[in-house]
Amino acid sequence: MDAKDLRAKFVEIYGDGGDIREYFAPGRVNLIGEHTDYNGGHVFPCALTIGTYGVARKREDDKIHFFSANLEDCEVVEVSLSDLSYQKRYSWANYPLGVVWAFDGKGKKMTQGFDMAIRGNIPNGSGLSSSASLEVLTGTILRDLYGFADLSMTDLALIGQYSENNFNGCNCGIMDQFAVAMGKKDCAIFLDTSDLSYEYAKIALPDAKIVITNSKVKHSLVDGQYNKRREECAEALAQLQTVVDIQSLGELDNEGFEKYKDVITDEECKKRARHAVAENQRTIEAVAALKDNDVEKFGKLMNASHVSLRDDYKVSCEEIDILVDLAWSIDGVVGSRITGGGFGGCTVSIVKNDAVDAFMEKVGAGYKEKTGIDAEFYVVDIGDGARRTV
Ligand code: GAF
Repeated sequence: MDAKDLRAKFVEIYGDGGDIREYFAPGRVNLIGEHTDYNGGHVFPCALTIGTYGVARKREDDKIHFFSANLEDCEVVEVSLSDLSYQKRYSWANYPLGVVWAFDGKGKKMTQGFDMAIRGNIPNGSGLSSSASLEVLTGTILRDLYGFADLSMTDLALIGQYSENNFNGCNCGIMDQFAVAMGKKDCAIFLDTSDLSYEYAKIALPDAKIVITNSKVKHSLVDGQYNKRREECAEALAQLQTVVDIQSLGELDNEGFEKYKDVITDEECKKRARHAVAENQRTIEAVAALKDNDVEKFGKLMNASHVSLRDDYKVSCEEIDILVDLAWSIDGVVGSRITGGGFGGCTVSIVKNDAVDAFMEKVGAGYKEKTGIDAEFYVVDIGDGARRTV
């Protein structure tokens, strides 16, 4: 189903006429800088050309209607503007609803409701930010439909994160929503999450491609484990703050961490903090390497990122490690690592152009042999951020 079909579906469900508008918000892949965004560190994600399409129109009454063309036999979820509370039965629609709730709570009041239909082509549970995509899509729709022109794209990212934290209960950082909102074609975003300053870095790899490999596994309890990592980092920070004047782990470099680390009493928390500090340093170094056209160094830092996420942060899993080990064994693979929150999802690899076919063949076959699962591969096209399209 393409954008035209989604509009047709919208008309079939909600009827024709009025001012029907179309939107798109991408997914994202993070090249390096994992689990640093809630530690005041740097990240380096880029927006994809896959994402979530949305069609919407304002209503006369106070009803809001959500429909997803991704779900077979999806029923329209109806909510009233007078009761924007989270309801388990709303299922996926709690994501867009959370954004409406956040707008309302921030004084962006709506007296008329709207109809909305969506369709996404980000594989489910792949860790390529389908929820951030849906949140920022909804923010983009609301800003446009209701004329909240004072909201910037950064505001829409922050509102998306706020709704995910406070309405849907995942204590995520800002990286995903920021990448989805601020993405730029052919560029990754070097974002300092301590103050949201950022610069775009052109990703021009003349002889290599970025390849995402989907493990097609998603282990349960992800949100619980994610929130736990945040708590462990917060605990480590609190202990460090008794000996050094810092506001976040991102303010320490590796040397500083080594100097003060013994104040962290819990060994697991110490490892989590070591990852957060080292990953931030790696990200800064990796972007500098890219600016120097040193893609080999960038790749080595990606590999080191994976080791740290696997051993210190413990957010990898057997299937992802199999994919990364296979990738590392192939000539022409510059670097490979887990990407996103972890516990399944995808890896991201930089692969020399002439090795891409062998990469897919060998990683695919090896993974199938070891797990029985057919991995999926996407050669990345870096796209623009969320926008109205029609
Ligand atoms: C998830 C979160 F949503 C992000 O904020 C980030 O912390 C990421 O995991 C890990 O880098 O995608």
